[in-house]
Amino acid sequence: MADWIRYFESEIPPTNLEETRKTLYGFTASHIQGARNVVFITSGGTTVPLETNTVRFIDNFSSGGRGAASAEYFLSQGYAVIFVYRQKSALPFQRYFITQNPLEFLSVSDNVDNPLARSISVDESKAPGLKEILTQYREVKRNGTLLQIEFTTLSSYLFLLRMSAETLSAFGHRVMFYLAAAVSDFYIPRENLSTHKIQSSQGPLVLNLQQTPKLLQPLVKDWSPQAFVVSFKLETDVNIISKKARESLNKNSHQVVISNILQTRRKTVVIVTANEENAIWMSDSELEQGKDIEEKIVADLVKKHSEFIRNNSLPGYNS
Ligand code: PAZ
Repeated sequence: MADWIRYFESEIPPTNLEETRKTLYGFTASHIQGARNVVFITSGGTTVPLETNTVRFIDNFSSGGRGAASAEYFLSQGYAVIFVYRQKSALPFQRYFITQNPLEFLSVSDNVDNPLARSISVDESKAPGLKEILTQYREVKRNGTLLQIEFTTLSSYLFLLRMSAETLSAFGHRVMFYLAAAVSDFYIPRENLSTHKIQSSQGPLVLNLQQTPKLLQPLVKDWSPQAFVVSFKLETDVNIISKKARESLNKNSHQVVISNILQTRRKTVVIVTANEENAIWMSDSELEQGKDIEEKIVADLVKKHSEFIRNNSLPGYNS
């Protein structure tokens, strides 16, 4: 039996999975009918609980910045976006306020006679780009093109991914999976978890972690075989990244692997496909202007996805 089948048989699915499936299906069906392609983005890190009544958990570095920025650029390219994110990680449009403190660019008028009549205004010079962000955000709200779904634990993420891939398979090539979440490679099976808070009086803690099943292969082969699938590969050693990205592509036979190094991920990535390896760079001046590498990544993927849809929509083909 495949390790992922065993995993789903022994772990417990999130209680709202069926409701989420209906929402996901309805959102996607309405946008595909309205001629928008759909991208399913995963973003942020998964937690690995150490206790059933969780006080402590293992986490990772991911801020969700890549996923949130990418969501904005896909929206501006006309996509409908399903944004599956780690609770409290960066969100599209709101990510702006992680680096900017709103209290610094809001001011309150002086009205000593009637404090309740004071009004609040924005000092735009202290919030460059805010008008543009707000305009885009309002348009996205008006068009209903962004669906946000949150997760926290590794297990809720994995159940969500399988359910979503199976559900979205109904929409064939028009769906792109953009798997930017940093998913833990190790976890503690449910049956080995301590029910209550682990007591320090028991002495040093030795953890025995199992390997998380890899879901990319069943996603590509079984759950959503017609979709356009983009995975990310993160390493800290520049000497192995290229090999690992190529191996992942060969093993899983999906469309794109984007490789990045932890420390330089905002500045450079390599887009790897069966036929090419294309490095994307940000110049120092682009970074100083606050531009995002995700704008270039998304532009490249949108082109590749359109071509993929065209090539798979041969006469007589029902996609
Ligand atoms: O979330 P973030 O913006 O801080 O980082 C993005 C990233 C490095 C998590 C992403 O680009 C990525 O590589 N995700 C896959 C990680 C992995 O190999 O599991």
